[in-house]
Amino acid sequence: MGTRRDPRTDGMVLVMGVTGAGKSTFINTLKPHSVQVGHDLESIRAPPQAVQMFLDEDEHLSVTVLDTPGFDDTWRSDAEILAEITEYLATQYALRIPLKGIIYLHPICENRMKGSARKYFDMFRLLCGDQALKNVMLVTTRWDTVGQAPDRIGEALRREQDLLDNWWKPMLRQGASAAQFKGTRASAEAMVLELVRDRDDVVLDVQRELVDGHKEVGETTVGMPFMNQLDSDIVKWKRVLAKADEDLAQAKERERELRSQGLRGDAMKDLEDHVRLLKKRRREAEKVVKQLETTQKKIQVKVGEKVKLQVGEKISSLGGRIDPVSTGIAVFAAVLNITLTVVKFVVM
Ligand SMILES: Nc1nc2c(ncn2[C@@H]2O[C@H](COP(=O)(O)OP(=O)(O)OP(=O)(O)O)[C@@H](O)[C@H]2O)c(=O)[nH]1
Ligand SMILES: [Mg+2]
Repeated sequence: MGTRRDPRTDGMVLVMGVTGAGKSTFINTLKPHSVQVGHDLESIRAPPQAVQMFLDEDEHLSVTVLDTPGFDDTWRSDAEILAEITEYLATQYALRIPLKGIIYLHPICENRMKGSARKYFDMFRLLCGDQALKNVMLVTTRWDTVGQAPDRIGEALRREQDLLDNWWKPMLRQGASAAQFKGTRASAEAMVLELVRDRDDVVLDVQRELVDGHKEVGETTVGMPFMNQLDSDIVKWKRVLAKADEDLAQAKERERELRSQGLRGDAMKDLEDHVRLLKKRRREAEKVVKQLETTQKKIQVKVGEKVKLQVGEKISSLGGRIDPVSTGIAVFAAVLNITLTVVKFVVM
């Protein structure tokens, strides 16, 4: 084992926000070309990435900045993405890597809090709980796209004010801070360093619920609304399926009647078209029910137990040795299949 290191001086910072908020771009500025950046609003399915930055010459102090998936609509359900985010959090907590803070990114060009942005924001609030808000930085991004025209600058500032006065206000009141990301390395570094230097470590409620409380993701405060939504969607689609079965049975009965009467022609053709349509509707409903049940299974996992097992196996494969600074982060990345980029620079 190398020199003994003080684990309190190291830690992790999470970068969160909806798809297209600029999370990968933010991390990119810390280590150019380390993170694949998506295009427009379609999320890119790159493996998750983290950047570990050593802050001193002796490489005793480090902070690891972790990219997280947004709600993307295109590939995976929101519940699956939540399951992935909670897995990161449970692993970090199980490995006792101190969580220094969360940088929440919001694109200033985004007009309103709607659709998946709204859902993501609601999830984010539940994920943080109340007592972790001092460790949360609410950051607007994409200021460079605003341009120089006074009306566009005015519009962006108005949007920022709307966030500060409305959406973000309750969080700001409870200790969260707000900032603008200028798109530069210095701007990203300053935010990360402020969290490392000026904040106590924090444990999120969901981490206690998962790791200490042995809950399934769907049983946690943040997971419950997703579980309830899935439950009601499954009920709804099973009704559609049952109705399609009922209609199909009736149509087939009618078909038999017509045949027994020896009827052919338009009436029979219409009925056959109708049966085809009902079969299609039935197949679609069946597919949706299967998808919803598959998603539900993913949040019916005791993520805390799962990661404790994985972490245990990884650590014993290393001969039981674990240094919270270097090995901790390496185990974190290995267990979660995260690409870890190490950057060495001296800022402290
Ligand atoms: N001009 C400009 N473009 C940006 C900025 N941030 C992000 N973009 C662009 O917006 C798109 C999405 O940015 P990403 O950084 O991939 O967004 P993300 O938050 O990682 O999105 P997901 O990984 O899908 O959750 C990319 O085409 C970026 O080039 C910015 O500050 N300025
Ligand atoms: Mg990304």
